[in-house]
Amino acid sequence: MAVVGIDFGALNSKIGVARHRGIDIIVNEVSNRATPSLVSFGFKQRSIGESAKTLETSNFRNTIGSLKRLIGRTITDPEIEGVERKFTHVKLVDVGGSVGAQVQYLGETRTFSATQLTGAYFGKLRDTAANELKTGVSDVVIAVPGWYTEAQRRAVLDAAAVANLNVLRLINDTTAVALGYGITKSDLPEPENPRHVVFVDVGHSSLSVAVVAFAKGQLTVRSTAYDRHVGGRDIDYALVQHFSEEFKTKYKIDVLSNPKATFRLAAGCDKVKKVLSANAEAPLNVESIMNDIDASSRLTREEYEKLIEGVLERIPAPIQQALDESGLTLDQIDAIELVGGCTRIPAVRAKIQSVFQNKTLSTTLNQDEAIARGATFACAMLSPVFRVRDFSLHDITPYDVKVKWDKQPGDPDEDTELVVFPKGNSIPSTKVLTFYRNGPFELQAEYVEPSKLPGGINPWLGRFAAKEVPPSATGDLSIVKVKTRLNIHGIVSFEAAYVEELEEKEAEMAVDGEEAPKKKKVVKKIPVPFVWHGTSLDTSILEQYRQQEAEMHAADKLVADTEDRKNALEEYIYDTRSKLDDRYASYVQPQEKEQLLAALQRAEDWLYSEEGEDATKSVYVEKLDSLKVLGDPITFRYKEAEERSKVVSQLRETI
Ligand code: ATP
Ligand code: MG
Ligand code: K
Repeated sequence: MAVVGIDFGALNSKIGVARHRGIDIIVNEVSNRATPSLVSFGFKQRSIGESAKTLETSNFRNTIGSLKRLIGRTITDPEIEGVERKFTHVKLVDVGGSVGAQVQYLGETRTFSATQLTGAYFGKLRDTAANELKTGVSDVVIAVPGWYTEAQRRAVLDAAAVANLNVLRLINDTTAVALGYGITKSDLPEPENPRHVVFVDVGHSSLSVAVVAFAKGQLTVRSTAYDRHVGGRDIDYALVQHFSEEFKTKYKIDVLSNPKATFRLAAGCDKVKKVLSANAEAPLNVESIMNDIDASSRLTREEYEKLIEGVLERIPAPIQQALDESGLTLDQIDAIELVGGCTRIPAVRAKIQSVFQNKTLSTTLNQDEAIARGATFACAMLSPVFRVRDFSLHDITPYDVKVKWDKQPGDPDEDTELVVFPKGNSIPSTKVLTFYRNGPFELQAEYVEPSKLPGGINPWLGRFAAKEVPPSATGDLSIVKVKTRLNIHGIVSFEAAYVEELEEKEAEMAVDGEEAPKKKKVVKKIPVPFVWHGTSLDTSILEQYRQQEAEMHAADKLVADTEDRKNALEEYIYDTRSKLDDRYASYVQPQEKEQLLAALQRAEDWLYSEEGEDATKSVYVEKLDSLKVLGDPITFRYKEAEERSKVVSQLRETI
């Protein structure tokens, strides 16, 4: 059984796997350690990850990224309209109540929800891991932003289910980093005197901060804070705006009116941004940006920092907030660890530094891979197949959760709501609520402060309905206990409901020679039947998504296999032809050679004909097989002779 951790990033994702000698971040099919978070739809197939990246510009209307930002949201969410639309050229539409994309796929107009798209993407990551491990992949831990709400977390779980992945835990990004940091340290202090570390992650789309206390064998998240709108993409956006303005006057072109030109400019800006992390000045060169114009410019670091001031100035606040909420003073902070691609930017560091005064910022972790490593450790801890050093992980929830209900008739004093899991409540956690009832009743779970949630996310978490309440023996209201849980993924559920009754019971055994057996009071739990539903996808829709994904995956695989067989045929033609004049020369009869060359020529002509260009997999396989019927005897003779000469030379050596 494989142990896999995924850092699901806005720009790129990283995959970790556990092996007996430790954790490795694996490479994808083009040997990259990060896989673009992109799904592209085409006329013949879908392309996901690296292959989608190569189509990002040419097929921009059908190539979708920002999956992590879209999933779990609705089309009416102000952050979709006001923010995400800036970063995508795909038409965003409503798909069954959640945001999705409208694309051209297989020559048809199709829509896919963000959950489906993320499911497709997870499927690609699963295949990459399976390919590396040479085994099926099911159990995973996926890292998500700590600011994710219930709807987003449940949507990620649904997306994983679409890809047939079994999520052992959704772990918060910075908690994963903290786990990777703590679990490998052998010098952690006693719990009375913990080591306090602040983790700051500035990625492509958001900034996260966590203040974490470490002691021997454990970590406790003390506080977290976020800015969902600080990241590399905001910097890229500012640069693109700047240069497109400049090019209006310089070249009389409106880059932003042309999506392909905008992509080319954005790629150039990404380079400028990276060069400016290490240099005081950077050139921008975009060949043939539009209208056959080669655009070029320069930017100094000073100008750059002014351009991105709007992004930079947001950095200190969440860090300060996390510090304040941790209840610690700067003196009590032992280390500050930076992760995420944008912490390479000197101006970003300077802003972080400004909060910590003269304390040193460290980058002892791998900035790009720390989240995936931590997620993989978390998966190893939860997986039955791995033994990991005991390390306990105390994470917290970011938003207050309340449960509310209607007053019990006849009890005007009853409260009608309770904050069950306040912000900072540890994860996981179970609470038992008590109600006095004699008939059906309902509970609603909600976030307390909708204004603190991302965008327009619905504060509603779920509804519990008890169908009937068993009557109490005394005829009074029954005491109903409802068990609610904030689980390991950070999502809320109602797990059980029961009526408690005290019952006198004979003690099990009377001891010989003693008087009558003693009566014992026991608490009897009578289940209260209930239904409960939250914000997960309906099971029938989930099943439909899974089937669709399986079909699209199979279709993609067929296209890939067909391409593979076609390439194999082509390769055989060229390879055999050249070998016939070379190493096979002395093992082939002239007539035999002539016959094979003619067959190769026919196959080549066919391959470049209209028919051969676009045939089915089985036709390519048949063609290759028929060539091999002629070629194999020659190959066989050659190999046999090779073997013989090897044996002879070995014999000579031994003599
Ligand atoms: P998120 O955490 O928001 O989901 P992510 O995990 O995909 O995003 P990271 O991989 O942490 O993001 O960081 C990617 C960002 O960092 C990109 O915007 C990238 O351009 C930027 N980046 C990477 N290296 C550098 C560098 N040397 N200088 C400036 N920016 C960089
Ligand atoms: Mg990230
Ligand atoms: K384990």
